[in-house]
This record gives sequence, structure tokens and C-alpha cells, in this order.
Amino acid sequence: MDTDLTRPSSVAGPDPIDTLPPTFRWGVATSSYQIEGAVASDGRTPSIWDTFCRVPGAVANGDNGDVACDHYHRMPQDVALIADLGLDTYRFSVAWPRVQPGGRWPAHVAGLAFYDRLVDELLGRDVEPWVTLYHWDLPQELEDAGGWPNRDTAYRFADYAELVFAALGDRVRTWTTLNEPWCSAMLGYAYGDHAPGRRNLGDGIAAAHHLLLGHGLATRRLREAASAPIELGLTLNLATADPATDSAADRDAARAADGLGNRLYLDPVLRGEYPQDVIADLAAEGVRIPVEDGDLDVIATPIDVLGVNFYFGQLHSGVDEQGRDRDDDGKPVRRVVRRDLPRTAMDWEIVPESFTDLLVRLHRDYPGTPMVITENGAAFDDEPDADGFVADDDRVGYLTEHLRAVARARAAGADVRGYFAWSLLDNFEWAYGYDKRFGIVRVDYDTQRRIPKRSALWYRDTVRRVRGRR
Ligand code: IFM
Repeated sequence: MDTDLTRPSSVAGPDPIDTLPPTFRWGVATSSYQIEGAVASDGRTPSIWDTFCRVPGAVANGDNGDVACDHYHRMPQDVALIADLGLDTYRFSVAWPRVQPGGRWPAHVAGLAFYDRLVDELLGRDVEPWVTLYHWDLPQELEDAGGWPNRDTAYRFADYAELVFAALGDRVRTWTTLNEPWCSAMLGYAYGDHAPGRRNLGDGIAAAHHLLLGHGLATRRLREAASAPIELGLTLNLATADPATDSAADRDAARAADGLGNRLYLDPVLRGEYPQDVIADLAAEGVRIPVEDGDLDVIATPIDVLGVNFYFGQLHSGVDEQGRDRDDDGKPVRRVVRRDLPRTAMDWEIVPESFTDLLVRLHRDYPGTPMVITENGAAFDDEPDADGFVADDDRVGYLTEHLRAVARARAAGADVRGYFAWSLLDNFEWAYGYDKRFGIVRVDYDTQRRIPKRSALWYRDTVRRVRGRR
């Protein structure tokens, strides 16, 4: 396609995107369960998502990841897509039950062989592999043994991390231990929206702590095992939490949301402590973080890169619609206030300026750790034309404004070194099944045909332009 799609409209003066340096990393991200399919091939055993998808009503339309994008069988074609877009990095995750079925046993050669081929295919195409070790597909056997609320799972994770590193560490430079531990812990164990579907705040908080412990243990193991320089880190999903008004109740609601959603993960990893206000909020709910001696030192093992996933921000209020700041149980009111703003198909508010605020705040409050945007993107109700092409100007607009937001944060001093669009392909969007499409490449699920959307072409042209190749 010859048309240059990189002429965004609504910016006065030079486009901030053009200030991104030539060394900036450009990529796309995916995750194993969302795209691979082949859930029973070559010795893979079930993960908690295979099980959860069978629970009636848990996932929209009863969808599951059995086939997904069939990436397991179409990997070379998908790598070619990434290379053709001119991207330098591909962030993918390893399916734990594929490479260590059951989560305890020795490395499974047939499962590892897939990732071995993937890494070689990427390197052969000049695309750098960026491995995420855990993107939510816990082996079911480990859930049966208590899951993430069970401390032992952290040690199982460290063993698994070492086993994957032994197979791929000679070629993979960058490693993310966990993707979005908030989602694993809270959506999975406290709110029940994700696998394994438990609804218990205490379990959610125990899961969060053991995920972080697993992160720290794995980071140490990989650092010890590495014979060449590597980059280690974890990825957090961070959302801005602003008070709806300047009232004390609204400010407190925003503080609490920021605490439970952001600082509960940032502070232990980057400061070696849990935030006191969150500890107090949890204590009021009768919940204690199960910290043992030495845990925080392990969790705060230095990392090289913080992965930031950003999708939206929220306004919080501490009063209900009747103006009360306590609910019927006498607990403080915690409410998200809907703004009159454009939204994605996920019903998430589009607030790119909050992205800048977040990155500048991270730089201010947690200095010294380089950041990479490991996910950013949007689902929209794509409408393919007769050839399957999607002229997704809404997604182009979203990506444009969020890249500008990153560039503005950099101009304000935030050390952001790369940006990965979520996602390469339309895929299995967890509890929403295949209804929500985040891909810059359309997947026709009937034929498994891949059709780059306008956003993919825009991304390709933007990367090329910023790198100064044209
Ligand atoms: O699809 C997910 C991904 O698995 C984790 N981050 C958010 C994305 C969109 O919901």
C-alpha cells in the first residue's frame, strides 16, 4: 500500500511522535492462550483457562482457546507479518502447561520446541524476541494444589522460569516474569471474572503477594543463570485514578483505588515495601498480606525494565448518588464516575492525557527504572469490507493519541524506551471471548485468514517515518 497513513490531523505544530528517538523500540504483543490454540497438542496439559472456559456462563458465547488464532500451526506466517510491518520486537508469552505439563515435572521437550522455533524464526527475520513467562495460563494441577494463594506456587514459578531460560536464554535478551499480576490476583481470585473464578478478597491478596514473590524468585534465578547481559522486569497494568472532585471523600476514594490497583505492585517491587495506607484499607476488610521474613527483599530484587500496560484512566468518588459517604454496612463508598468521553468497545474511557500523567508520575515516584509500554491498544467494533479489510480509523486515532502521549511524557523527562501495540492479532479476549477485537491485523476465525487493518499499515508507516527511513 503506497498511501502514507501517518498524517494525523489534530495536532498543532510538529507531531510529538516525531520526537521519539531512532533507538526507540517498536513492537507488538500477544499472549499464548489468546492466540496459540492447539491446547492438547504435543503433550500440553490444561491450564486454569481451559477449565474456566468450560464453566457455564464464565466466558461470552461459551468461547474458549482451543483453536484461537491457530498460531501454534501458523507461527511462521505470523512472524512474517511482524517483520513485514518493520517492527523490531515481538513480545509473546510462554504457555507454562506446554513446556512443563502439570507445573512440576521436568521440561517438556516437544512443548519447548515450539518456542525454540519461534525464537529462531524471529531472529532470522531480524525481530527481537521478548518473552513473558506468565500471562495467566497456570497449569490446572497447581490450581488444584491451591493456586496463587498457595505460597508454594511462587517456588514452582521460579523453577519453571529457570527451565524456560535454560532453553531460550542463549537467544532471548529481555524477559518479563509476570503480565499484569493485578489481573491474575484480583480478577482471578477476588472478583471471579477470570480463571480460576474465585471470589474472595483474602485469596486475591494472597495471590498478589505470591505472584510478586514468584517474580522476585524468578528474577534472581535468571540473573544467576545468565552468562550474558539480560534485561529483566515485570509488566503492570496501571490506570490513573483521579478524584471526581476536590472533596476529602473523593480524594480518599482515588487514593484507595490507586493503592489497590497500582501501588500494591509498584511499591514492593520498586521500593521494597507495601504501602501503609493499603495495608490499613485491607485490615479494615479483615485481610492481611501474608508476608514472611525476607519476602520483600526478594520482591524488590532490582529489575532493568518496568513494563507498563495502559488502556484507560478513571475518576473516583467517595460519595454515592444520594450524597452519602458510607454504604449501608458503614463502609466508605467507592464509586467510579463515568465521564462524558469517547469509549472503546470495552467501555473504557479514552484518556490519552492520563497516559502522559501516569508516565510522568512513575518517573517522579519511582525514579531510575526505564519503562517500556508493553501493551497499549483498543477494541472497536470493526466492520470489514467485502475483502475483509478494516478501515479502523478509530483505532488509528487511539494509537496516534497514545503515542503522542508517550512522546509528551518523554519530553517531560519520563524514561520510556519503547512501545508495543496490543495486539498483533484479533484474539481470545478472556471473559469476552472473541467478541472484542484488539488486533491491528484482522483474523477471520472461519478461515484463519490474517488481513492487516488500516491501523497496521499506519503503524508500519509511522515506525518507518520515525526511524527516518523515508
Ligand atoms: O487482552 C488483554 C491482555 O491479555 C492483557 N492486557 C489487557 C488486554 C486487553 O484487555
